[in-house]
Amino acid sequence: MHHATFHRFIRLALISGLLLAQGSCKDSRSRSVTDSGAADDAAHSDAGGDGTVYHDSGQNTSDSGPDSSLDTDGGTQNPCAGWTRSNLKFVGDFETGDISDFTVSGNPSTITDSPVRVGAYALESSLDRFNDPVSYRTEVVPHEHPDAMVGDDMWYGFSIFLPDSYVPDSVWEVVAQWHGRPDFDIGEDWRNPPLALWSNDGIWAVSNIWDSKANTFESGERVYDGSRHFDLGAYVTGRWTDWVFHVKWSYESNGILQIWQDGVLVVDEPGPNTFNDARGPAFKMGIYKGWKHPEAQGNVDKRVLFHDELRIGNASATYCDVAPGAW
Ligand SMILES: [Ca+2]
Ligand SMILES: [Ca+2]
Repeated sequence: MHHATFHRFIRLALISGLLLAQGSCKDSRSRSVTDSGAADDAAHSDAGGDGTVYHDSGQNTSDSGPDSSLDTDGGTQNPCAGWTRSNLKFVGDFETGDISDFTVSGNPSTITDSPVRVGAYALESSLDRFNDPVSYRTEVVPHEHPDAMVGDDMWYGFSIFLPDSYVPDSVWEVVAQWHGRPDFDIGEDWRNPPLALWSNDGIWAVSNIWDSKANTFESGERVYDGSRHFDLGAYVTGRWTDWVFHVKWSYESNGILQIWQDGVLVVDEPGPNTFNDARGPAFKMGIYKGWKHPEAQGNVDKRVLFHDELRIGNASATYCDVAPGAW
């Protein structure tokens, strides 16, 4: 994140009385972590993260990811060849040719036949700041969403294509997120997504926020237990980038957060990773950008990007059950 951008986040964080949790810093992959941006989550206010640097602990808490050979060969071989997918709660491959399996959030996404990751169709999400009905959100939510509950062990696979027009922009943007559902009955209000994938400033980044309190607003203000931010390096346009997230949702120490980018394990962090809610996080994807605020100034006024190959797996799923691709 650019220094000036970081300053803006800090200012917003201070204004909103946000707690900036501190985390341990260790970086064995030379992928430094910057301070998190914060999804100003629609009806929600600003948030931030801390300066936690993820470390590759070598602790693969799952026995079902690709083996280490993929880490070095990166894509030159397919660890899932011959695998038959199972244990899936949802498949969103867009091969129906429409978005009938999804609910629209903000402007409606559309279907395209180019580019596609697999099959004949993929999802196209476009956001035009000044001409769309909603200036900041074009997302879809899996219909009949297989809700995660806190404590659930879940797998999520999807692929994202950023076209060459997707030039780096400093106004924050989320391209996939897991949205918490507040316990309104005890006075809780909207919060930042506990887990989100970002593309602002030309880099892939993941933010994660957690809180063990039943009511994150119990003090009268929104205060999280902690947060962390993973800088996953510059994105590449004109190609698909595959993502697999393995999450055991927990606000306690037994949480799991593993992320594979193009088959390479880039985040492997145990510990708390979500809120203490009666209902667990819900997945959304598309484009969600900080254009709700007229003062947000960036390089572009429009974003177009593509998603395909969404699969959500249950606790019995493995990497190959949800990983994007055909085999
Ligand atoms: Ca497809
Ligand atoms: Ca709660």
